Amino acid sequence: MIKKYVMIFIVVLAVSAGAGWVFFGCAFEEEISHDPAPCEEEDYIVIGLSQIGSESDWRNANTESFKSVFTAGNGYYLLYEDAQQKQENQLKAVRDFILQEVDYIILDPIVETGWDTVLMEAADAGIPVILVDRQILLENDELYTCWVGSNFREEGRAAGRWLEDYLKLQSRENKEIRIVTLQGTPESSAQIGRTSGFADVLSEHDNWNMLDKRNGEFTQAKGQEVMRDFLKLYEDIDVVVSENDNMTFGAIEAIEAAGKTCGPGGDMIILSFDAVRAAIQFMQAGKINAVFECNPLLGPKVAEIIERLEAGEQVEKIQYIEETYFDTSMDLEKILKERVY
Ligand code: GZL
Repeated sequence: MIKKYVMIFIVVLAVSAGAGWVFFGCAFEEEISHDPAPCEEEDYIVIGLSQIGSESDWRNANTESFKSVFTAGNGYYLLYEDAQQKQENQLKAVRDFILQEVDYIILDPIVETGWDTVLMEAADAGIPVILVDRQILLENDELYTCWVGSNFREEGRAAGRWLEDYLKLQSRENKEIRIVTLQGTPESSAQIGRTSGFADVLSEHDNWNMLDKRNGEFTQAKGQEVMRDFLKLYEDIDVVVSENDNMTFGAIEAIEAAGKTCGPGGDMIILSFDAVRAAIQFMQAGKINAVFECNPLLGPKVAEIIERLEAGEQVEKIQYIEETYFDTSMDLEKILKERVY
């Protein structure tokens, strides 16, 4: 399927009050798109992208990754909807895409539940849905073509393994380790996976004490607020696990405002997820110990999947994106030069 043909250059002549108005524009047979579509006859693959919002640096890099591949020059016409962190806006966007008869829907679901009905509607309309980044819980997994993203639980485990090794280096493997966690959006697969993955490793250490876990909403402001509360509630926090870099930036502000230090040699070990550029720079400044990458650059992989589907191929249902971690033992200057987000 099924390339949507943009109607050629439509010249709409409308005359009013003695003045001739000529409107130049293009439209799909059925719908005027959000932005004026390219005014030449081309067959475009029309993509409806429902994005969660712009809550974090990671999210912005993820959005840019899609916008940079789904361009007219690459044979696509992209309808982009920012849900501003509200599931109801995503549900509305998907229904708009169905009405506009897009060729593919790309959905990054803010939380794991509440999608069965709208995905059934997309299936009834014969529109393939590709899920990206976060995952969903579905009665019938036939309602989406495939999912592309990170292994969040593995990210959480990687952070736990890194902490094991780091504490050994400090001869603290048998000392009491007091930990707090800044969690991401509740019930998002990133939060669920990172929390569970770290807990998998924590369960192997009787001397690791998880003092508290609270929702920092994946934002800097909320992360600062939650960390400030943790500092008031708990003496001698040894480790802060922060489920995204933006919350980490807020936590660092709160820690320093409380007259404490963090990062290598500081009062607290800071473990963060995403590995956006600013986080690597904070590591260079000695304020974060390690960052666990969550690769937002999903655009090229999703475009490759669509091209394969267009060619009539089958695609794997679950497709993990490659990721790694970075810490202060590495050449951070070199890493920064190579990072594209
Ligand atoms: C993870 C993604 C998370 C990031 C946060 O794949 O869903 O949402 O870790 C972002 O930065 O807000």
